[in-house]
Amino acid sequence: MKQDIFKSKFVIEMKEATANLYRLGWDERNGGNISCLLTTDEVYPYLDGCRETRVVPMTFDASPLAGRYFIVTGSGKYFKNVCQDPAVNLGLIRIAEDGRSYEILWGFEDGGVATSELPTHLMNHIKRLSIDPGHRVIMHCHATHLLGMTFTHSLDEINFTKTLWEMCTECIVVFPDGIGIIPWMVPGTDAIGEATAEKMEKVRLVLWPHHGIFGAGATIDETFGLIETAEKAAEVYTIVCSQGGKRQSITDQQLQDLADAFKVTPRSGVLKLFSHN
Ligand code: 2HA
Ligand code: ZN
Repeated sequence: MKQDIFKSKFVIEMKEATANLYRLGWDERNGGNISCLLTTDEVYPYLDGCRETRVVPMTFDASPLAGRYFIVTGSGKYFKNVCQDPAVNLGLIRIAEDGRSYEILWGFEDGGVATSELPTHLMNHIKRLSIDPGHRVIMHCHATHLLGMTFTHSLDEINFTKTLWEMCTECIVVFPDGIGIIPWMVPGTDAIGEATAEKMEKVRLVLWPHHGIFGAGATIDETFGLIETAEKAAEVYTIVCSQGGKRQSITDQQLQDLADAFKVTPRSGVLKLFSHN
């Protein structure tokens, strides 16, 4: 028998994540978007025979995701409003067999469609799944201090990564691969999706200068935590700068010691270590 989709884990998690992101001020108006890959087992109890409702064409080839299900935020929808009306602001979609369209199975009840950043989301899902079979979530938001740093800090990935790692002891453990940065590009296009997915080959965080951040992970919680950790480091950086700049910091050797203790491999080229022999 069909179960109540409003009580599904995936709708509840999307409501919680969008509410938290809004509360933190990272998703003003229609800013931000989330997509989470779901298994047939997760979706099936909530759909009456999986009948399609509407078909929406796509301009790129998502055939590696043919038949896969996603819960996704809607184009032009406000994170602020997801909790009060999930059936309008969220949608459950399935990628068509030829990868050239998606079917809306539930949600977007006012005639809406999936996020304008769907190309980037799907291209990133394809890329991350090819590297990490446990991958499930892509999350985009306008994290305030990270966005601010794209105006004041060098946009060199190595320098940016090093600054974030230095700002909180946890950072190198949470994102040892560091951060990817693409050039400024027009959002919502296939081109920005391709550029972001290229970075996602090596990292789970990609910064869009003067716009926001994309994160990838195995769960909504984990992906949120990844973005939150980088954003906290950016906030500390902002405070450090406003207090007059660094007088001391975590050394490269200490960062390497952290990586060793937590058994992670830091991105090469960031730490400058001197050998003792
Ligand atoms: O969904 O954040 O990048 C609105 C955006 C576009
Ligand atoms: Zn955005």
